[in-house]
Amino acid sequence: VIGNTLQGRIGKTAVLEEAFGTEAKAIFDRTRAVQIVACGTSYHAGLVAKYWLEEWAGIACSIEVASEYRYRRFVVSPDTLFVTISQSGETADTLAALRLAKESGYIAGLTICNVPNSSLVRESDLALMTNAGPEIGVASTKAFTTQLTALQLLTIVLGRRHDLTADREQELIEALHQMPKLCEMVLELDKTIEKVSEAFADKHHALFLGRGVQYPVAMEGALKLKEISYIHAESYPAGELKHGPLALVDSDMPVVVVAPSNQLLEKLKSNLEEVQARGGELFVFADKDAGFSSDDNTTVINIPHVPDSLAPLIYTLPLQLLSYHVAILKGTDVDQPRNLAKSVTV
Ligand code: F1P
Repeated sequence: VIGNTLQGRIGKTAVLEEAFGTEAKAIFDRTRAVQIVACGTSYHAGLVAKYWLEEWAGIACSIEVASEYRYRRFVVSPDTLFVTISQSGETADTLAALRLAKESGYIAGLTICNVPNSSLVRESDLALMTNAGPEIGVASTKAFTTQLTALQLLTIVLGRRHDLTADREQELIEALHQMPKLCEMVLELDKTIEKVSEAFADKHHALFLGRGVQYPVAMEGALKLKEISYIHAESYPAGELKHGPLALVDSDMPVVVVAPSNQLLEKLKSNLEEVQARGGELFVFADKDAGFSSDDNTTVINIPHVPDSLAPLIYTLPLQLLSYHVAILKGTDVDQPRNLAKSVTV
C-alpha cells in the first residue's frame, strides 16, 4: 500500500484496515494512546507523527529513541499501541525495546518497516510495510518519506476513531494523491540546490531551523548533512534560538530554514530577523508565496505551494539533495559514510 503511494497509486485508506484484517480493527478500536520507539532517521519520522496524531486525531503520542528507552524503566498504559519504526527491521535497540515492552501489557506492537521477514516484522503483531525498495546508501532517504506516508495512513485509521472528521480525512487523502506530482516538482530544483551547496563545502558547522512539525524535518536535514558530508550540523526549533544557539550565529555558520506556509510563519520570520541582525547567512526553503526574498545574506529557494499535511514529506527532499551535493563537492562517500553501518545490529 505504502510503496505504491509514492508511485501515485494509493487506494482508499480502507485498504489499510482490510490489509490488516479484523484483528487489526479490534486493536485500532481499543487504541487510546501511541508509544513510538525508533532510532536515527526513523525516530525523526516518529517525531513528525506525534504532531499528526495529537493535532489531527487527538490521540496522545509519546516518542523516544530506542537506545535510551530500552535501558530505563518505562510505563506503557494498557490502552497503548506500541509502534516501532525501522528501515532495516534489524536495529538492535529498537528490537530490544519491543521485546521489553511486550511484558508491559500494551494492546499490540505495530512495526513500520521496509524489510519483509525482518526481526521486527516477525516479532510484531502488525506490520505496515513501506515497500520503498532497497536502500542502497547507509543514510536513510526514501525510507523516511515512505515512513511518513505510512504514519499518515496510521493517523487516519486511528483518527477516524477519535477526532478526525470525515471531511478532514477526505482532505488528507486528496493531498496524498498530489504527492507524486509535488515530489517531481521539488526534484526539479536539483540544479538550484547544487548551486546553493557551494556555500557549504568549506564550512565546518551549520544550523537547521524549523517550527512545529517542521522541527523534526530540520532535525532530519541536519542528520543527513552530518552523516554524508561530515559537517557538524545542529537543529533547533526556531523559537529556541534566543535561549542559547543565537550565540553561535556568525557569517561562518550557514543557517538553513524550513519555511512552508503555515500558521507559524510569522513567528518564524521574526526568529530569522534575529539571525540576520547578527550577520548570519540564511538559506530559506520557503513556500513560493510566503513573502521571502533573497538579498546579500539570504538565499531563498522557492518551493511549490503544498498542502499542510504534506509539507514534512516535501520539504525533506530539498534538504536531502542539499546534503547530497555538499557531500559530492567535499568528495565524501555518499553511500558508505565513514564509521556508519546500514543496520546497527549490536
Ligand atoms: C536506524 C538508523 C538509520 C541511519 C543509519 C543507522 O536504522 O539510525 O536511520 O540512517 O542507517 O541506523 P533503521 O532502524 O531505520 O533501520
